[in-house]
Amino acid sequence: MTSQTRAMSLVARTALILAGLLPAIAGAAPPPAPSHQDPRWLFEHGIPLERVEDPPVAPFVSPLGTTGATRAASTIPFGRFTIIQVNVNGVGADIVGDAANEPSLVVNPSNHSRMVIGWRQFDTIASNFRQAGFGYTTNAGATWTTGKIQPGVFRSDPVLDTDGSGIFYNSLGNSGGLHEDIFRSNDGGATWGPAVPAFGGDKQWMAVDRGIGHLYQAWSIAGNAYGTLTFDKSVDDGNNFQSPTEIPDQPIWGTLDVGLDHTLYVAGWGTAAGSFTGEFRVARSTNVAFQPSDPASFTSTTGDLGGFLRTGPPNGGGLLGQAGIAVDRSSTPRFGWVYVLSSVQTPTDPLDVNFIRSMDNGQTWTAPVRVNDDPAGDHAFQWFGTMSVSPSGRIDAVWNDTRGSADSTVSAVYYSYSTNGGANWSPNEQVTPTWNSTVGYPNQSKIGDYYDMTSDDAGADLAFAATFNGGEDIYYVRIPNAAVPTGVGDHVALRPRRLESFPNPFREATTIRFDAPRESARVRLEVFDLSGRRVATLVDGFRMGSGLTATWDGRQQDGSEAPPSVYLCRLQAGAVTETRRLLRVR
Ligand SMILES: [Ca+2]
Ligand SMILES: [Ca+2]
Ligand SMILES: [Ca+2]
Repeated sequence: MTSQTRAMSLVARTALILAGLLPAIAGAAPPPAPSHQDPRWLFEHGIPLERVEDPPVAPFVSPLGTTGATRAASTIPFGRFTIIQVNVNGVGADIVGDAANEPSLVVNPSNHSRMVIGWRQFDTIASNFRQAGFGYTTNAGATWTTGKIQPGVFRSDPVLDTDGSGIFYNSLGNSGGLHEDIFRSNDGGATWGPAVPAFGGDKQWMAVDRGIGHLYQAWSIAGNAYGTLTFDKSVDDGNNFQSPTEIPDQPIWGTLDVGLDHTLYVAGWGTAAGSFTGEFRVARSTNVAFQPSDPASFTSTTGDLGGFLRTGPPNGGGLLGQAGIAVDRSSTPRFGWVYVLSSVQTPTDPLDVNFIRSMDNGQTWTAPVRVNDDPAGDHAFQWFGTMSVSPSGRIDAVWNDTRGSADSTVSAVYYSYSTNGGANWSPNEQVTPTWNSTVGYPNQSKIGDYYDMTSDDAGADLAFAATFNGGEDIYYVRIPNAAVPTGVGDHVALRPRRLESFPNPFREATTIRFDAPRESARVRLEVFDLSGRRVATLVDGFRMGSGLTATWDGRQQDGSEAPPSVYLCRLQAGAVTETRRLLRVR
């Protein structure tokens, strides 16, 4: 794919050069013009996908859509699913003539009734001026209350996540060039704090290490204000962001995830000097959590997804998918496996949802597995492939699917899942009615670039965009999953005890939270240095039940202060052993 990719880049550049020569060769037939809204063309000419083009729409509609024509919002029963419109006005009605896309969703990890979805809000399709739309629910998605963060301010590409206590909303803004701000909500998305400058750039994504309050962001080099520096982090819960640093091979148009061992993974399509290299890359940092003051150092590997990214129809001038990455946090033998899923153009098909995994912390990757199960020769587009992994390790996947559409203009959302680490996938299931992906565009011809989904052990929550009413709107659907994880009996009996510490890194003392077996069992909680020498014994006795705590005051067995360093906290509870790294800083 490398030579093909470079060749296409050359064609695009030649077209640009020819276009510039046109006045000098009057009378000559104009060369075919590239789509100046095609994301790949834009990238290869150093232009961000998202940029300010139209002036603000006046008057601003605030709160979301209290003026203008409305109609009843959509609640669409479809088989075992109920699809609920999110981007409604103050009385729960659909706004006619607006557009909303690129949804990102966050679920309160301790209260499934509370969710927040953010999106790009276009108050009129006559303009591509867009704002930070959001909606929150307190009843598990049955109804949504909506608003805008900073009404009247250009915002794009929202990504939402949580550290468990508050919710973060990052979004592109513009002040003399694209940059990004992050907003925090401490009340479930009802109100948002001030904008915190977070560097960033086009097509940024975010991951939160919930154990230690770190936020990580990566973005595209196209139009980047920081050259080849496309990564930054906050080590204080999003209050401040450190200066951007570089990721090797500059992967773009992918997501990030962080494992329970605090290893960070950044996925994307490799680039060099502003062009695609043709390779899919995963960059991995094992020190990002443990050396919080230093720039993150990455190692980068390549995986074969069986194809390459694609842009354009049936999504106008948009991406047809970004590369999603997720780490398995389950208490199964698959703990720590790394999964990647993306819609890719293959040598024989315009677009399939392909999956690969790594069982060695991102060093090597398996051969691709095709998730969609339509006949191999029907050339249907499976676009916007999106993945999330449940705490029990079930992998959920959704995508838009044009199977059954004669001209690929009609899509439906499809679902599949895997309970064995992505080796096999369930028969595909249609989740929504069909909708036309070529209508409802704002003055920017696409229905965004991505969807977002979160999984729990009983199902998945999906935020997506569709045109059931003829306009681009945001929808929520719950996808219940009754699958029994393979080996569930063993899974419960052998479940490693949860082991977390706060704060970590720490200066004076750190509190370790752990679970003991349901029946009383011998539990030992000890701290070792990196040479394997036991530094402290925090618990040694019989314990039972979950949510137990112990504090390490940073002292060694002889009473002296343990020097700043990395330590290993090891829990032995019954037959199970689990280890976490602790970092003591000055
Ligand atoms: Ca609407
Ligand atoms: Ca976008
Ligand atoms: Ca296909």
